[in-house]
Amino acid sequence: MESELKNLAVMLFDVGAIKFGEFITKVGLKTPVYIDLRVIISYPKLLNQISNILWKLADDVDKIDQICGVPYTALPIATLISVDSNIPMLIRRKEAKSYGTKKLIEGKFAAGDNTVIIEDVVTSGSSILETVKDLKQESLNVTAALVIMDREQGGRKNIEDSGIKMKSLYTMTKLMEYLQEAGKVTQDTVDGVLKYLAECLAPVKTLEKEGNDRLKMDFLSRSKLAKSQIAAKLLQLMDMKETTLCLAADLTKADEIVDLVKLAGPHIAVLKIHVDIIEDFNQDFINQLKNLSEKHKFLIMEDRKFGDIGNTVSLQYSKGVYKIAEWADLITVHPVAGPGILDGLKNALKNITDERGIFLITEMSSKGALTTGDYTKQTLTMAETSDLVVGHVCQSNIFLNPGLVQLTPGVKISKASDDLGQQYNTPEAVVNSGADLAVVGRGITEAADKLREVINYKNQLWTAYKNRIN
Ligand code: 5BU
Repeated sequence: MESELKNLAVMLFDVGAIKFGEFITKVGLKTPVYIDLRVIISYPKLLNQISNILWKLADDVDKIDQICGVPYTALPIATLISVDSNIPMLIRRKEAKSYGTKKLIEGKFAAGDNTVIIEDVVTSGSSILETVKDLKQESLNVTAALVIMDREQGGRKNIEDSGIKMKSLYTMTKLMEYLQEAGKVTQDTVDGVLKYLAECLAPVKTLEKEGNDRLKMDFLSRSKLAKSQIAAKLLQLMDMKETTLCLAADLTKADEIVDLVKLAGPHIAVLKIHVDIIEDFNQDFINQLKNLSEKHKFLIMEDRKFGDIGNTVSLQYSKGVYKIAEWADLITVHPVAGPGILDGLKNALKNITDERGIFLITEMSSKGALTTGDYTKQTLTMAETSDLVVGHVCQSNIFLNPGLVQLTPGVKISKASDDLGQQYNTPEAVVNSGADLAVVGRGITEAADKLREVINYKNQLWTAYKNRIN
């Protein structure tokens, strides 16, 4: 293998895949050596040789279920390995598609499949770690990363500290040794490269620190990762209107709600109602809310807390007096009945063309709520299985997926509880606990100057969000 690696190193040098001089890396640093393996697609024989020899690094080949290429350079290499070994391939997208399924991982797979990652060059290891994170999110089991070139700048450690075995064809030291032996580089060049590598270590990154930290990401970046189209729309409008306020308009007269929404509309991201507490519910009320939501660009949520079997919730969602599916952009759902509830709700949307979304009630704000432990954990898993789910109603930062939205009720600037079990936190505290959208009801509806309070909550919440992401 050693002599094959030496020959290959020379060929790579000869086709311009390894260059010496003064280059600027993608993060803006100077480097005396530049590896550009993209050129090898122009040399099919070389491409084939590299793929064959890279695959020799793989252990327990009969236990490997999937080969995942990291775009773009490693994709043709992964393709050749897949064809040759007859092991299926996956592709991790750099960004989720903005249309259709929004999948990050392309290809057919089952949870638990053993997956080997193929990558061309490792510097800090961040591309591999991002790939691992996305594969893990789909419950794939990453067994190893096979890499052509380890630049020896800390990437191997970052990857191995995250529990992933990494194997490489070359380290930079070995590569320089082979090229020097073949008379392709001078001692000065070798010294210069080795000195640079010793001095310029990549930052320490591990799986936990790498990738998409929901609480640190801005809404616009997160909108690109959302599986649900209405979640993407919601995150975009929050960014555009600079508001994370969800107004709980818990009033019992239709006109009172409409009057409040006329004031608050420009400042809120979501209007949340309980349609079954309105004494004079009528279609004109819904029409007025829809007009205001279009004019002021907010979404309407019916906090219905569906909680029955699939067939019943399907009827409750689309039929009866309220016909919620026809007008509510968002609804809330207790996952207590199991995943069939999501199928039932989806079933009710057959004739609805507008985008619809669900917030799962994963934790409640009231004292002694039973939404704890395994129930909460299983709800988190359930959310990942449906593209109808926009996010979680919860009290703290209990999920990672930055494409989902945390909605937190129980928010008030002054009061710590009511007399019926509700528990309140301040706007700043809930945002720091992960709230993307904060529900404020009586803090606004019971204020003497409602518009002033709307703006006050909006500003306090937005400032806390800005501080959080910075
Ligand atoms: P408040 O007036 O700010 O306490 O109103 C909170 C609203 O959020 C009210 O409409 C509740 O029905 C809703 N809510 C909640 O308070 N706690 C929860 O855990 C859930 C919903 Br789920």
